[in-house]
Amino acid sequence: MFGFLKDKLKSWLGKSKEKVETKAKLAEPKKEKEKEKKKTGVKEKPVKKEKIKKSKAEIQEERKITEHVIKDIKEENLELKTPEEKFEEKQEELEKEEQKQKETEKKGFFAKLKGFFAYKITESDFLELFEDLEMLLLENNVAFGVVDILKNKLKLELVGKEIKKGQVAEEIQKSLKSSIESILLEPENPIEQIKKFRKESKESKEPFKILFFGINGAGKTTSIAKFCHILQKNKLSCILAAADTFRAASIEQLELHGNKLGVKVIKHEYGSDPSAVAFDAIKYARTNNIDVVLIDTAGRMHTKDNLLKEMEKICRVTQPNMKVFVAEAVAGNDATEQAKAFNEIAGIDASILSKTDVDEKGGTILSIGYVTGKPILYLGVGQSYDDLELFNKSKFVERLGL
Ligand SMILES: Nc1nc2c(ncn2[C@@H]2O[C@H](COP(=O)(O)OP(=O)(O)O)[C@@H](O)[C@H]2O)c(=O)[nH]1
Ligand SMILES: [Mg+2]
Repeated sequence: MFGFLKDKLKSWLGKSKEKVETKAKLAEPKKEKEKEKKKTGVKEKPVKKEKIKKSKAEIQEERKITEHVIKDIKEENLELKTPEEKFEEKQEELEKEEQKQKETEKKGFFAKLKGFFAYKITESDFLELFEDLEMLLLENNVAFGVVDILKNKLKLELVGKEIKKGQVAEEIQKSLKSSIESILLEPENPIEQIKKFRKESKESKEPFKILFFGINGAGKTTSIAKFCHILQKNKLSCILAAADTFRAASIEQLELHGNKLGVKVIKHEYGSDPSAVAFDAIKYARTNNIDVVLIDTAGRMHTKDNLLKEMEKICRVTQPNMKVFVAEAVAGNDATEQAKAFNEIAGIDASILSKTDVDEKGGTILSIGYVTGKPILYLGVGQSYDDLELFNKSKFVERLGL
C-alpha cells in the first residue's frame, strides 16, 4: 500500500537533507572549516593569531616602558612603593589584559560555532526543494489544488526557520506530515452516529439510510457487504436494497452477499426504477424495526443528465441520512474528477476509497478529501469482509513513511 509514494518521499527527504546541509556548510564560518580540516588530517594553515601577536608585542613594549619608569622612579625615589612592588603591580595589570583579550576571542568563537550548527532556510532554498516535491506529488495522483495548499503551508513553516545541523530531514518531514494532516478530515465513527440516530428514532422506528454511489466497478457492492459485516459486529441490523437495476448480474451479486451474511435483500426486476426498490426496502425496515438500510445504486456516468435525474429522484424518495461516494484509489485523477461531478450533483457526505491494498500511490485519498471537503470514511484494504478500515489520518501519513 502506497509503496511508490512512500519510497519517493523518502528519497526526496534524503535529497532535501543533503541540499540544506550543503548550503549550511557553505555558510559555515572559516574557523570551523579549518577545525574540520584538522580533524580529517588536512594540513592546517597556521591560524592567524595576528591580534594576539600584536597585543603581545604591545605588551612587551609596555613592559619595557614600565621597567624604564620604575628605573626612573627608583632614581628619583619619588614613590612610596618599592620599585619591585610597582613592577609586580604592572605585571598583574598586563596579565589581566591578556586574559581579557583571550576571553573576547573565545566569545566570538562560540557565536560562530552557533552559526555552524544552525541554518536558516531561505525562500529560494525552499522553492528549489519544493520543485522536486511538487513533481513527485503530481506523479502520485495528488491534485493540483492540494499541491498548492501543501506548498503554502510548508513555506510558512520552513522559510526562515533555524534548523539545527543533523535535524534537517526530521524538521522537513515533521512539517510535511502536519501539512498533509491538516488537509484531511477525520471521520466521525458512523457506528456511533447510527446508534445515536436509532436511539432518537425509537418511536418512529425510522431506519438510518445510507446511499452508496460511484461509477461501475468502483467497489460499491463489495463495500456495502463489508459495511454490513461491520454493522453486524456492532449488533446493528440491516437490509440491502438492490437499487442497481442497470448492471448485469448486479442483483445476483448483492443477493450472494446477502445470503452469506444472512441479511435480507430487497430486489425488483432489471431495468426497474431504482427509487422504487429503495422505497420498498425502507418500508420493510420501518415495519420490521431494522436499524440500517444500505442502498446500492448504478451510478451511470455516461450522460450527466441521466445521472442527475436518477440521483435527484433517489435522494428525494429515500431522504438518506448519509450519501457515500465510492471510488477506486487506483483510479487516480479520474476518481478525483468523478468526486467533483458527484459532489455537484448529489452532495457527498463522506467517501470510501476502495482497492487501497493495490494502490501504490496514495494521492487519490488526499485529492478526494480535498475536492469534496468531506471526510474519507473507510478504506477498502482487500477482498474479504473484514477488509474495510475506518480512515485514520495519522495511520495514513505513517503509511507514507512520514
Ligand atoms: N483488492 C481489492 N478489490 C476490491 C476492493 N473492493 C472491491 N474490490 C473488487 O473490485 C471489483 C468491483 O467491485 P464492485 O463492488 O462490484 O463494484 P461496483 O460496480 O461499484 O459495485 C470486484 O471484483 C471486487 O472484488 C478492495 O478494497 N480491494
Ligand atoms: Mg455493484
